[in-house]
Amino acid sequence: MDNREVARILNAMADMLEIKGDNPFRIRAYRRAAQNIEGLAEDVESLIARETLEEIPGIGKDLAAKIHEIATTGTFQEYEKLKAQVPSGVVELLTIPGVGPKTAQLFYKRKGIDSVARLEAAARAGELRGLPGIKAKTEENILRGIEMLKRASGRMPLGLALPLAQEITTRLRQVKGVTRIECAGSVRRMKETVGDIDILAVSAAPGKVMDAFIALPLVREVLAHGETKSSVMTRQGIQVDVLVVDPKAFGAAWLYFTGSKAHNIHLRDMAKKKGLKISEYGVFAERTGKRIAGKEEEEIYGTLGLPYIAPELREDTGEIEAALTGQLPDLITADDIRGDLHVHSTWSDGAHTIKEVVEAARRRGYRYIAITDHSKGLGIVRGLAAEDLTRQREEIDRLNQGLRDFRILAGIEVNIRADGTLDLPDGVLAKLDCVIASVHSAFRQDQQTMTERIVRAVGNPHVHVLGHPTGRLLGEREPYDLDFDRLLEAARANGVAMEINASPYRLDLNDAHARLAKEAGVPLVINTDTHTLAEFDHIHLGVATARRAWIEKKDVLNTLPLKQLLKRLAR
Ligand code: DGT
Ligand code: CA
Ligand code: CA
Ligand code: ZN
Repeated sequence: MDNREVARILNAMADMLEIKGDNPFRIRAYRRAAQNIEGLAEDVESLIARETLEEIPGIGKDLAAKIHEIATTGTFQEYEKLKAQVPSGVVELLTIPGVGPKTAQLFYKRKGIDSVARLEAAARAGELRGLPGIKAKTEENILRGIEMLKRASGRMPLGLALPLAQEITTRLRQVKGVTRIECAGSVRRMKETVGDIDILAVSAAPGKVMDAFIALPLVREVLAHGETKSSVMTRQGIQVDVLVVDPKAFGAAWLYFTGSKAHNIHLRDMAKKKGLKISEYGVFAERTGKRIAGKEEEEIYGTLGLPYIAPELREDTGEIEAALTGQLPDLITADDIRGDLHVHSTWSDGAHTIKEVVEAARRRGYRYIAITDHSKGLGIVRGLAAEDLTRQREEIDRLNQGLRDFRILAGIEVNIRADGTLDLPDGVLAKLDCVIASVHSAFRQDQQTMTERIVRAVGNPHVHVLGHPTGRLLGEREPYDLDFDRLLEAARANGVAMEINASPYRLDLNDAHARLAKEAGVPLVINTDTHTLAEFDHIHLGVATARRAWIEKKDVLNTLPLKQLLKRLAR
């Protein structure tokens, strides 16, 4: 048992005593002991062996006995007894920034609050104010603390995990002896959030890879350091596992560690029926134990009579059945995207002029973009009124005259008001090439109101695209309460496209919703909602979401050549 773990238990004991309202001196004694043990240069275990625990400042006979007990049994009786008296959910309240043992005790004793979820509900309902020392502002702070906690303790958004994974593979690829290095796990499947990052390597000198890995500057803590497998915690707070495997079994290991688990299990069951055994080491004949495949993934799928299945599809949601009947989708790729239809400029809250965004878009090889600044009604950002749009149009026309093989579309991101009307008149919208309608306010309407609101907006004959259709913010805000099927029906009937907003904090539509949209025959667009030039790069996150949704090039409007796109928008 290491010092940190001992200190953690002593601190937990102090928390428990504080929640119970115990003697402050006793609480203080535990905290001090914890602090001193954490600061020790030597292992507690060796102090125990030499019987010198009591030489640590603040540790008397009594505490020394308890530390001894922790080191040998992993806990101590007195702590276990207290733990049984205080619900674990109450202790968990302490992890919320701004909630200490005293307030946790108050909430528990006076309101019976014994979980973070209950505290959140009570704060939302305004039920905490009026308790000693608790004001409306305190409730607000608690809610903000809970949001932060959810973000920090939860899974990492793909948009943050992916560059991190790429940085690690890029650096380790340069280590001598490395002949192959690839991401596996949820990162390779491009899942919207990532629990931990899994990386596989082939190397003649595995030890060198391990040493280089744990010495990377982004490592905060080494969790395990073995000859072929190591794990670290990064400074960004995500775990990374690196595993060196036999080149003969690389494909098998890559398939296994890419997952998903459900996909793997389905493959394994299929293999069994064919008298094969499939594992991270290869495919083997069950009877003879002879290895049949292992080097490449294609080979392994081949032994099961399957074509290669793209990682984004490997969730066991029908991909294996589709593969068996030759009906896998021909997935869209980033190269299919010909332009971005949701871009902001300095005319509203974007950081760059139209000219600058156009140059960046051309450098990416795009053939068109739509400038879609905010409309005025929003209030929080500088939005455009009808007369601003006229002037913006003049600028766009002027720029277009100087452009070859590229077109700037004049657009707007118009707000959908609480009642479903748009905050620019139809006559103004009619003059624009591309109208995105988005909800930016009154998020908490009940399902019927919200559904009718958006259905009404989609029914406006000038709307081309519904922007970030469900309003969710990854790890921060749930989607609106919405009858999604009804919305799809309205979008299909009106020929309105649904956006896959590629912002790493949105990814809205998500994979599941986008798949429903495709199945309902609703066209899609994949946009970045760029406010600064670097955000154009997010397009690959949007494309990944589309791929996870089985979407093909033909399902997405901004894969069309300009002429066809304009025809489609003009309807
Ligand atoms: P994450 O990290 O929670 O975002 O999700 P994954 O999919 O990366 O899961 P992780 O890191 O626990 O494991 C990586 C892959 O290893 C997983 O996708 C499939 C494979 N795997 C892990 N545990 C099992 C298991 O018990 N059975 C099978 N068949 N595969 C497993
Ligand atoms: Ca993982
Ligand atoms: Ca893992
Ligand atoms: Zn926007």
